Amino acid sequence: MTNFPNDFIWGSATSSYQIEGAHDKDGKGPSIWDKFCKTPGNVLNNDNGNIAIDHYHRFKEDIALLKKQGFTAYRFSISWARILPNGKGQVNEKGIEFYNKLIDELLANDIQPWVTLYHWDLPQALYESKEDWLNPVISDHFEEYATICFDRFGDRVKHWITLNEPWVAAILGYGQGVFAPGHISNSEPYLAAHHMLIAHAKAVNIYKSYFKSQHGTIGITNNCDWREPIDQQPKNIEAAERALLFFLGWFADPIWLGDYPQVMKDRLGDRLPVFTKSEKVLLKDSSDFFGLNHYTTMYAAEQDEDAEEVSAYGNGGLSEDQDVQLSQDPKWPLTDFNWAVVPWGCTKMLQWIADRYDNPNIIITENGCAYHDEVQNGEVHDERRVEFYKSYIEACDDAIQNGVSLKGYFAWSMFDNFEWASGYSQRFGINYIDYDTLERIPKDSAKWFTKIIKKHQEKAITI
Ligand code: GBH
Repeated sequence: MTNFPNDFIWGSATSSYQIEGAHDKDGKGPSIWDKFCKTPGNVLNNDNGNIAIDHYHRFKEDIALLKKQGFTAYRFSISWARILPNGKGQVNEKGIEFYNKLIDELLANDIQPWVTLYHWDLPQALYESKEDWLNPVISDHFEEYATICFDRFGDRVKHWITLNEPWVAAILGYGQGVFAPGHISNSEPYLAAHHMLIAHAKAVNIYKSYFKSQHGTIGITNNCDWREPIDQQPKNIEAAERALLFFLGWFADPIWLGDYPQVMKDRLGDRLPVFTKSEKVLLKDSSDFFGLNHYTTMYAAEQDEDAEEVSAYGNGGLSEDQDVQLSQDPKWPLTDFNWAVVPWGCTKMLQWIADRYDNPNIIITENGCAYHDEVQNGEVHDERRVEFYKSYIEACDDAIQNGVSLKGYFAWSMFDNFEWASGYSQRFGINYIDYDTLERIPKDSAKWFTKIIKKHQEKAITI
């Protein structure tokens, strides 16, 4: 904890579909996740976000908890279909009203809102009219939606994130079919991602051209797990680098370096769309900060012809396109989601970003872990989660010491919530949710954060 700058941002994060509930309340339209959950077998136990943790009705209580626990920043996402039930056209004033109240309540408690415009809950209407991420027109619809948000909320919101993890939306939603809208394809992910990047760039362009007077910042959040070469053979070092380029370079290169990584162009041929000159210009430098969601690490090796794929799910991009074999070290401890706990992978990930993209300001917009918690006498002693956070925050400290410009850290998540295809079976919260009563019970990890934030603030004052 010695290297964090005084103005370091300590926050926690959530997303709309995972916590809000009120899925059809006050004029909200359905999203592709509302729809996806209706097909039996898509989500574990056929869970859905209809009620989730009922944040829609309990946001005041939730903000009080943020305040009490010492957070000075809170990352949440806006549900597109609450603002525009059909994805475009008529604005739903009740939806605007909800986010107005949420934002005002945060500011009244001195908590800075960090607002994500898209955390995967595309309005179902756009999907049905085939105006989803596969159609180039989607970038115009996203631009329109973003403009409404800047216009209505930008007087108070100064930190915007256009898209959350386009990699997940593209690969899991359009490649492997395990997330909404459930497509299986080896070309659609590249097309969907292409349109996501353009949508991001158009929204940023509008913000920079028409909302300058709001003096806010805007960026994108990408996710990347670290890929460590399994040994020092050149072919495996190359495989790990290739895996990172297919994972993070795919989205970050067009924004920080001007185009897709060469290795993707070489390997994907016609399946990788091409940016026009003007799109490249729009994309270049279109993020004020480098938003990173980081969870775990895997070894990477060059694909061995006879070996079976270890984890298609964890592979950054379609595996056959990369010839990368991923594996875990049996010595690494696992979370209950079977993601390996490898803090030094976080340090290396941050360093890789600093090296490749000329030391941008990085914000970790998500980092966290899932463990099965138990309530004992009204308390949740989640020692493993506390250990996880301790070790990853130390890993961040190391990166800062090495010169990486890490400016903020958001814990995922403020609450247990709807964990997508895993439903309510995985708990990522620092606050426990009793799903029978919807009671919020602070876990030891939340108390640990309170201490860390306090310590840091005291240090900042004495300097
Ligand atoms: C985030 O995505 C989401 O933004 C958030 O909504 C979600 O609740 C949270 O994480 C927890 O899932 O198979 O061991 O290689 C996480 C993106 C991509 C991170 C896949 C872990 C695979 C782990 N994830 N990655 S492994």
